[in-house]
Amino acid sequence: MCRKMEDPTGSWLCPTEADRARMLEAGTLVRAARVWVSLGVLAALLASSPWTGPWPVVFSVVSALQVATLDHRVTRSARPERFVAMSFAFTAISATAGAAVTGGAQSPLLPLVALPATLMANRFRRPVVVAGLGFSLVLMVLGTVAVDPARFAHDPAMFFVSLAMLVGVVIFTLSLSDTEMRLRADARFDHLTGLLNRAALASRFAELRSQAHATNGSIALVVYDLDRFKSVNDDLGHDRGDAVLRDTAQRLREHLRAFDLVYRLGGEEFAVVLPGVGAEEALEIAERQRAAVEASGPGGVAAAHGTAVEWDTLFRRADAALLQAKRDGRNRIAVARQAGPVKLAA
Ligand code: GH3
Ligand code: MG
Ligand code: MG
Repeated sequence: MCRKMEDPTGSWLCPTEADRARMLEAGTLVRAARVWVSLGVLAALLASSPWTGPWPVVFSVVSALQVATLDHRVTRSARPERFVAMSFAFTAISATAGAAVTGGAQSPLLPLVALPATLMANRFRRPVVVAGLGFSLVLMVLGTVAVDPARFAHDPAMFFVSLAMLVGVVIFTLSLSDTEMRLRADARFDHLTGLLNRAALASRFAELRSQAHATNGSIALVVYDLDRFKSVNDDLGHDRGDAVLRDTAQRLREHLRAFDLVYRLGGEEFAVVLPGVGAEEALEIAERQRAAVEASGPGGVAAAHGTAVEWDTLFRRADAALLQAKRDGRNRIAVARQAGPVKLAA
């Protein structure tokens, strides 16, 4: 899902700032479980040391190294997904190495090989998950068949049972990953109009806000509310009302640059975010859009730049201008100046 088209600024692993926040949140939520599982695995390894020799100690040192290097950097990096992916790969390699030296195909550690790829399922997109599973498969073949071919020849059944289990994990993991991606997309889109929704606006605005603060750039926000929309529903029916909303979305999309975005805030209210645009230019764009929307509604325009770019202030000013436009007789645009909304000629 998370296609590049939706958000050209997103990286390949983690499409948006919101996905990144979810990934970190998921990591925090499972941290306690992870500590207990690690302690359990460690205890089992140490208990098996009479048979396995010094490897549990090596395994523990390697795990501690992983926590101190990669895991430690996850919460501090601007691109935490890279360290999460590296940490998964690291776990896959150390689990395979552990399986190879503790019995190959017969090792009790073998199922751990698939664990990192499964964990990736609720973080990354399908191609990343497929790559992770392919990586696990290669490691598993190398760690069992290639490392100790004599043992494999002696009892190949165990290897094929493990392989069948891995295939089961692959199917389950991919369906988990697809569901997760669908849920993410659903959370960002308005299905009636095909526009991005308010939740998507929040994450996009957070990115634009950081950019504007850093570069002293400007952002303009236009909010629209269709005039007397309720009467369209009441007089012509809900289906006709839906068609008007879809048509309005289409008209708002026209007359915009490729990187301007239109959102449905809810009901018959829409927002247009114009990065790098000041109040005057935003007003021209809003007037063009208003003219394009038949039986158009009034709109309110607000713009800010640099550290003044804050969603609450910008939206409050644009919304106040919108109310002013309604009070002034509808079918017009009003612009919010620093001192408050200013009425403009219709
Ligand atoms: P005003 O000119 O003052 O803005 O009045 P209005 O009728 O446009 O606004 P009001 O807030 O009174 O009514 C908005 C209506 O939008 C009420 C609600 O039934 C309708 N609505 C909200 N969401 C949808 C939707 O998804 N489809 C349809 N058809 N109608 C919707
Ligand atoms: Mg309304
Ligand atoms: Mg309305």
